[in-house]
Amino acid sequence: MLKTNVETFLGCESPWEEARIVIYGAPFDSTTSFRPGTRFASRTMRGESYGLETYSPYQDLDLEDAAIMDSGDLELCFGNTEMALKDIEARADEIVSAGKLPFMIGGEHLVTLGAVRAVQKKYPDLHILHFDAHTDLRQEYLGAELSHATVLRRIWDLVGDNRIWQLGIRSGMREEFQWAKEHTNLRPFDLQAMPEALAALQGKPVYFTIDLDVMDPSVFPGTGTPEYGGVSFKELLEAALAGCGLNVVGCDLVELSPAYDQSGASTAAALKIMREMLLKLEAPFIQGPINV
Ligand SMILES: [Mn+2]
Repeated sequence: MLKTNVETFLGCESPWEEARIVIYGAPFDSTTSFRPGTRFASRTMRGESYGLETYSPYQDLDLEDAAIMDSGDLELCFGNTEMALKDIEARADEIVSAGKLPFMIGGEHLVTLGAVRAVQKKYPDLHILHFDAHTDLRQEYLGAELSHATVLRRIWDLVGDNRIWQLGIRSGMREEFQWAKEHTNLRPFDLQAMPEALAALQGKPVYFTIDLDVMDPSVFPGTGTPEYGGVSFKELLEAALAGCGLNVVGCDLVELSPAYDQSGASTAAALKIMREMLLKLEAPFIQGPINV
């Protein structure tokens, strides 16, 4: 007997009842200011995930032993940002209300706002760990308060002062950097401030959002707003693993735009970061193979 072909992210095939992490795609890029295309990230990553091994030699853990479900991509309304955010919030809400961890694949960075709205309802003391090349702290962009250039400012509206840690930032307006001095913990240029961020976030409920353009465009050209001077793959991997050792209650990877890297290498980088994050988040619960 044949089975229906239903594609999931590699090795993420747990049923809803058993899953502790639930992946969902938010293919939305309507407010992208420069080059769109992130709407294709989740489907491209899902398809190309089969080029990856389920086993991580870094952590000696295997996705096959983890309780992870892929709930697929949302169908989001293009042209109506608030409707799209409501749909993202509803999916994240369903996952987090069931006591599971929502793991979102963007999309442009604004999708994070929908997820944070849901997660913050359950965790009012929510803190944010944010890796990015860009501040994303504008009050408005071309008159719009909802934009991928304003997303961290909108999240600040929800969580308030000194709950947002921003690392790797190397682009933004002078006003944004000045505003950040009073309202967020912004550590520019690289991820060297991770020990400081980890100490401050210890024990707090954390939403971890990674804009993949925090990596240098020489390693990660597949993004809409490339910004040179970024971190290496290994630097991001190490910091992402450290971040996932916190009390992460929601997370996402955003701003992969596969078409800008025809080699597929940027998608492969995103996938490897994703596998390692999933395994680190699941590590306390995975029972490895019994050696006899
Ligand atoms: Mn960015």
